[in-house]
Amino acid sequence: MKKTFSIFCLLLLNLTWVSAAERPNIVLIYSDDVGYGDVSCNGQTTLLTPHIDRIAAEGLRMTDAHCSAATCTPSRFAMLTGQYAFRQKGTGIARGNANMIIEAGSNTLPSLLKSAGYTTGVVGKWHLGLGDQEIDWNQDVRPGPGEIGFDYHFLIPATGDRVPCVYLEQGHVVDLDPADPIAVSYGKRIDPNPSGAEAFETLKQKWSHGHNQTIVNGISRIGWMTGGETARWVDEDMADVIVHKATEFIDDHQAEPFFLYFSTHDIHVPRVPHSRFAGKSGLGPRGDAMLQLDWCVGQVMAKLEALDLVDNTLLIFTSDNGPVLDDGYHDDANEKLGDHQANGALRGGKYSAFEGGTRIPMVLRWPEHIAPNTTSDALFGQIDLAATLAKLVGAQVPPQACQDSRNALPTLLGKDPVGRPHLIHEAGNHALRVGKWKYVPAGKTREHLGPWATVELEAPGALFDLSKNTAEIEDVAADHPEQLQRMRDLHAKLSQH
Ligand code: NG6
Ligand code: CA
Repeated sequence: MKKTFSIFCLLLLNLTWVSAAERPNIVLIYSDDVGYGDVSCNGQTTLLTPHIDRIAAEGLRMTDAHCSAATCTPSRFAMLTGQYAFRQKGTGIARGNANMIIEAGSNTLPSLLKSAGYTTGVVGKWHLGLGDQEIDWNQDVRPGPGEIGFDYHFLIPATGDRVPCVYLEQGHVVDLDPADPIAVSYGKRIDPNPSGAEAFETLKQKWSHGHNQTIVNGISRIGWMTGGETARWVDEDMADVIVHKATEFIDDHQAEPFFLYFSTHDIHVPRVPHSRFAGKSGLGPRGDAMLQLDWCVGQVMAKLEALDLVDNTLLIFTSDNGPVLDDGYHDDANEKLGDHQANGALRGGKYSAFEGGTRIPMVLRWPEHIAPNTTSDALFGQIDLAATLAKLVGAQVPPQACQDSRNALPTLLGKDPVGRPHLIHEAGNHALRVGKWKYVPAGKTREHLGPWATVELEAPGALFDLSKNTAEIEDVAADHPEQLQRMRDLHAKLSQH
């Protein structure tokens, strides 16, 4: 009996394994600051995203998928390490000269896939720090992605709005003239040229909050930078540059199983899309950046199709945190919003512990294993991508590795209607989901899509029943004291460092 049971268990386990011969390529398109309502497959009609919608039409659309945090660095840290970011100090939004926050040599999503024979690459936004001492941008910058499992890396080192405004390929600044070395400073001013604060009237896109230091390409940034004139990026060309590198990676590795983490700049600030997209959405630069992002998705799909790889590729599109309108530049995001609901009528957005902070678009396509036009309401956390994708390719996760990550393959294949038993959302304080219940602890959190609208929740915090009230308006804590207590106990247990 015992033996039959273990054979049964083994069979069950193996059902989710794919044989080595048919292991899919994995392309994870990780967008920046894209809200639940920013993609038209989630119901809005104000901004059309046909390429993202195509993934949903030919695959799975998730209605309750979450990034791990309401800002970039902790979300990415959690996704790549399979460990909630709050367990490690210093995992908040990283400066542009921060050191690497993922320990070199640790087990990560890319290193696990690499251990199973995948060629791994990251193209685009990094924002997880680089180096282990003061960074010399004129030398080989490491440790970096190469030390945590990526064979190939072409990076926007931090964000589009932070210096240094240069690309880094395999640890080297692209197009750097050694006679014009780069220096970067956060704090002490090292740039003698007029700053964004001083030359406000000359700026191509004006800052509204912060972002008033070194000017690059007519736009002022966070941080000071000198040198590297020939290496500085042109924001309008950024999507073209990274799409080119992403599709080149696919070309170069078409004959082997590969994992591509394509991490777009869009639709983070500064939103300065190419002239092909500027003015086209009617929603201002934020909407135009969304059109540009959708085009990027289409380009990746077209490449996979051209190489006849599109059916044996697991293609995932998702986002690193919820939406924000004015995130530090005057780019008409509020003024031209019209009826567009970037957060899909959830409460809050980027920086928020409410659902809008972390419930993001997530669509997946893998025709050989995911039925077309499937919708899943299962609770999913990107924290599970590491263990799930490791499982999918047959990689062994060492016992202490990826401690918060669990195999959710049935969820990602649309075969599990329930999903995670619980999930933490990091946003200063950490909210907790258990099924339909949502607990937001006492304290301040962001409420709206503007940067300054916060709300202070009083002790013991708020409890929402999302099945009745997805918008988290009606606090039912007083009506459900036992459920509140269960949530508080679990919250205390799970959010330990
Ligand atoms: C904030 C920036 C914001 C954005 C964010 C990081 C200001 C006033 N705001 O501090 O513009 O850069 O950090 O965004 O400087 S994230 O998506 O990378 O987390
Ligand atoms: Ca982000």
